[in-house]
Amino acid sequence: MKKLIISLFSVLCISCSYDKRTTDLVLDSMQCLMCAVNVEKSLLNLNGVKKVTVDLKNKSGQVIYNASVIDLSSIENKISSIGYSVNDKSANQEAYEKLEICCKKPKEN
Ligand SMILES: [Cu+2]
Repeated sequence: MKKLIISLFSVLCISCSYDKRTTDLVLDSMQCLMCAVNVEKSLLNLNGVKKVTVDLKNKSGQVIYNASVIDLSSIENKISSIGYSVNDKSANQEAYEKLEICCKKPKEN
């Protein structure tokens, strides 16, 4: 019983230092399901990111993260570094060139 109380307290302590933020992302360079999976996976690899949902149809996403561990600009940098644009940040050009052909934006004529 004592153990239970101690663990209960530690859970409470974690939750008070846990600065949970939910932020919407504009992911308008996503083209296919693979892009969505790429973005989701890369963000989940980041320390402090708790949950990621990507909506391919609306080219948007939502990320839940612990703001005392990671900030939004690190999240945006990560997405850019794998070749996708996010919010006002454009994709890293080198990473974009390496994407599969289906993940690249249709050429403008
Ligand atoms: Cu794709």
